[in-house]
Amino acid sequence: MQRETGFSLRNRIIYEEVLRMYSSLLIHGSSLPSIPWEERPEGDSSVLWRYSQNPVIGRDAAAETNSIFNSAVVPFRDGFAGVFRCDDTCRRMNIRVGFSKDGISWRIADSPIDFIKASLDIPDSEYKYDPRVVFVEDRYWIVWCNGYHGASIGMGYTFDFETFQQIENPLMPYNRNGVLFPRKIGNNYALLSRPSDSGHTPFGDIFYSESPDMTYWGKHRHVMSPLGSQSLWQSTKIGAGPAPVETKEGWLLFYHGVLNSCNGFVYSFSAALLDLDQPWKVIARARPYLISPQKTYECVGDVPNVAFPCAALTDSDTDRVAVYYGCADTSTGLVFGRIGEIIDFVKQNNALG
Ligand code: BMA
Repeated sequence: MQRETGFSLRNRIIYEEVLRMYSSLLIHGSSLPSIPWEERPEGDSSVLWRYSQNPVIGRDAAAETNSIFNSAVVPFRDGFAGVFRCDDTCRRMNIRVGFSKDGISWRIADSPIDFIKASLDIPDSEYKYDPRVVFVEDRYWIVWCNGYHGASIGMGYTFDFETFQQIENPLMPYNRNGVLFPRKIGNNYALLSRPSDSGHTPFGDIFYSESPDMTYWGKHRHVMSPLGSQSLWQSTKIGAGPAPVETKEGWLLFYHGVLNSCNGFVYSFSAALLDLDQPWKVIARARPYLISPQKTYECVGDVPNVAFPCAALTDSDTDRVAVYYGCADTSTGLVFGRIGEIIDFVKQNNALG
C-alpha cells in the first residue's frame, strides 16, 4: 500500500473540508434563507454566539404576561410560527400561539391556545408549559409539560396554527421535557422524555419511547444520565431541548443540564449525537457546556441562572442553526451557530471518549 505523504494528506484534509463546506450535513433539512441570523462577532471564538439584541422576546411582549420563555418556533408559510410559554400576571402557566415574518419580531396572542380535545374523556390540563413543536409527516406536533396530577407530558397537533387538537398524554406522571423526533424511527413515532417528581426534581435521565399511533407508547430505552465531577454543569439532571436535528453524523440533540450550586440550580446547555437508527445509543456527548447563564438577562429574572433551549431552526443550504432558549424563566434569547462546528465540538470534547 502506498504511504500518503504529508503533502497529499494535507491536500486530502483540505479537500474533505471543502467538500463538507459545500454539502449539507443536514438530512431532509429544508432550505431556510430567512433564518434569523447574525455572523459571529469578530474575535469571538464561541461555538454558539448570542444575538446582539437579546433577549429577542421580552417578558411583556404580549398582553398581561409576567414572562415569555422556554418557547418553540418553526418555519411556517412565508415566515415563522411559534408556541410560547406565557406565564400571565396571575402567574398561571400556559401556552400561546405567535407569528413572525423574520423570527425576531413576534406577534403573540393575548390568550392561551384553546385546544379541542380529540375525545371527551381526555383529562383537563391544570397548566401547560415548556412546549416543543416539530413537523412530522403532515402536521405540527406540540408536546408540553401538562398539569395532570403533577408534572406530566401533554400532546397535541395543528395543521395551521389556528385550530389545535389535544390527544392523550403519552406517558404517566411524573415526567417533563417531552420532545418528538421529526420522523418515525423504523415504523414508530419516537419521543424523548425525562421522568421526574412533582416538585423541582433533584435527579433526571433522558429516556426514549416509541409508538405506532401517537397514543400507545412503549419500547422505553435509557439514553443518558447526568455526569459527575468531570462535567458538573450537567451533574444533577438533564433534559432534551429542541426536537433532534437529523445530520449525517447522527441526531444532533441540544439538551439542558443542571448544576446544584450553593445558590440553587444553574441551567446550562450543550449537545450530543445520537445514533440515527437506534437513538437511545449515544455516539458522543460534549463535556463542556455550549451556553451557560452569564449575561444579565440569563442571570437575573424570576428564576436566576437559567438557559433552557426549546427550539432550533436550521437552514440546509448553509448549515446555519438558530437556537431559542428561555432566559432566567423570564424572557427568550437567541443564539447562532453552524451545524458542522457544533458536531466537531461534540466529537472533540466527547465525555464518553
Ligand atoms: C424546570 C422547568 C423549567 C424551568 C426550570 C428552571 O424544572 O420547570 O420550566 O425553566 O425548571 O426554573
